[in-house]
Amino acid sequence: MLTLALSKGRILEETLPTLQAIGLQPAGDIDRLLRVPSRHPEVQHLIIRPTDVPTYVEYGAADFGIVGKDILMEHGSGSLYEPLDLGIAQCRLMVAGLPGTKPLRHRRLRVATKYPEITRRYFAQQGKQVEIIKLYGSMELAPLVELADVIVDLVATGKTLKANGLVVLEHIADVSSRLVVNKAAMKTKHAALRYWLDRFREATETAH
Ligand code: PRT
Ligand code: MG
Repeated sequence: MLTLALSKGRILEETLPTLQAIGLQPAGDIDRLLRVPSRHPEVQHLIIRPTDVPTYVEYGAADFGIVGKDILMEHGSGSLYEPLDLGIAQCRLMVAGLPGTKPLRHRRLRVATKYPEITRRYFAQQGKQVEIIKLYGSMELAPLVELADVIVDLVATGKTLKANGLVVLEHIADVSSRLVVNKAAMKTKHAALRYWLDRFREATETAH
């Protein structure tokens, strides 16, 4: 039996056509169940928060998983294999703020984000020490109420930034969803995992 950890929410929505194409569609109520069988007798799914997927796969509670590159960058991906870019849920990780936001002389830049690790690394690479304010959502509000000077957040269409009067200031990374694999499982369940990785790869190549 193989266990695949799926990221609940928009990534799951965009993953369903691929699962369908390779015969792994969930066979149960994915809105309520946390563990559901798939259409294939040897694969089951876990339906969990995106931020928890790397943890389940790292500890081997799931053999493989599907998660955004943003979450992997924040988690630190050294403990997982990342063999395939699924090309779904694409967006960009950006620094954004009010138009004309300038570097500050008198105090550290305050950055609101749900990605404190990525943010710290990004600014440190530029030799900048910033004050990081950890938020769990709706980062766009922070500059409007002067909680922070800028935000580090995902941007897809740019509509959310625009609606809040914010603009992109810097590009940090391109983001899409990745297939990740537990390192021990890659050895002990190699043939089965290889088989499904090849199916995912074929389905991804067909879709793009
Ligand atoms: O609940 P939890 O905090 O664990 O996760 P979540 O609520 O963030 O999950 P969900 O379902 O939103 O999925 C998040 C994942 O989808 C991210 O980790 C990315 O890998 C991927 N993704 C792709 C996005 C976007 N595009 C995206 N646009 N996640 C979030 N957004 C948000 C963004 O934060 C901003 O608020 O959409 C808004 C911007 O969109 P535009 O189109 O207006 O620019
Ligand atoms: Mg959420």
